[in-house]
Amino acid sequence: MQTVYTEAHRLHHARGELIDGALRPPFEKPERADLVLAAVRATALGDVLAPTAHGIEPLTRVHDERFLAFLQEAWALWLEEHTDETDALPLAWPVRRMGQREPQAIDGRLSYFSFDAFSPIMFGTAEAVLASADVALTGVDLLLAGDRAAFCLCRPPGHHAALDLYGGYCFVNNASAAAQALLDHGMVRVAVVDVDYHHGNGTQDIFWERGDVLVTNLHGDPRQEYPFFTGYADERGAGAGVDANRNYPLPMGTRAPAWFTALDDALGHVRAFTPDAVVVSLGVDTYKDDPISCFELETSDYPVLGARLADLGVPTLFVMEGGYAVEAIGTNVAGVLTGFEGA
Ligand code: 7XA
Ligand code: ZN
Repeated sequence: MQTVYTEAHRLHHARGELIDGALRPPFEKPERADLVLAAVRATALGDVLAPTAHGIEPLTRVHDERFLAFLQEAWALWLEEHTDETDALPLAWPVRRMGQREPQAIDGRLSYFSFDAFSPIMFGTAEAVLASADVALTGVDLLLAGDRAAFCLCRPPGHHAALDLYGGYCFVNNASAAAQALLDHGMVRVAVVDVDYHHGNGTQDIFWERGDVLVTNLHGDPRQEYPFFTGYADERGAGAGVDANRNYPLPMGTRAPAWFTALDDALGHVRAFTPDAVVVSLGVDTYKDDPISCFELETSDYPVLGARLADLGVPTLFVMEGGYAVEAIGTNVAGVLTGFEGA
């Protein structure tokens, strides 16, 4: 299995993250990708390739064009009103009983296009975000050329980014752009398996009314866990997408037996869907020592996950999402990939 990676992820490096009411050192940091890359190289999984540029067009297939344009210009607009000593963060949102008109001021527009304050924008964010999407789209090219699987070492991650909203460290939905690109190049059905600890609200949103993309999602119960307002089991899609969205909210403290029971149920739906390809939103924040998550998976569980995914027997694209236990993120990601390869 080949890995797609670019150093451009470093251009996005938050000064701080709002944690427990204070700006603290960020969990989502460049070191995460460095550690995953080092672990992948140590396993001799396969070549590491640089992405090729795919431009904005594949992203317009899953995102609103005004939103994409805003991401490109947000930092320059921020500098017209602020200094470069702080990252650009939104702080007020158009929630219920308020209007939905897009404001003119940059502070208002940051809020209009976001749903939380976890995703600071800085000088290099736009370039890093496009490069991250290129990583996923280059992985698509590998599958289209006949590879059985590819690993897209995306950073920033993407599964929280919705049609016209960023949040949860995510700006562009890399997994959704990849799934759409597979369809746009001749595939008929694609399944997304999102195993990140957090509900992939963005992927759910993008394919909510689509019958050609099955979205399955295992995550912390939204009654307790971020993103809090999506991820319930009764969210099953609408219109042509009815029953093509399957959520598995699981309680805090979930261990491997219950987690794999949910996974097997999700994979049953994937098999019944007979997809031409599977896109795995690969977060390893399900790990027992993850600092912002509350599941109890062990390092030995990740190769098992990889093997179960391989059992599906369809071309598989792994797209990196979350995972913040820096001491284990590389081993756990490499475990999934080697488990897949060895199955
Ligand atoms: O999958 N998404 C993440 O890993 C990001 C979650 C960001 C918010 C965490 C709040 N405790
Ligand atoms: Zn996550």
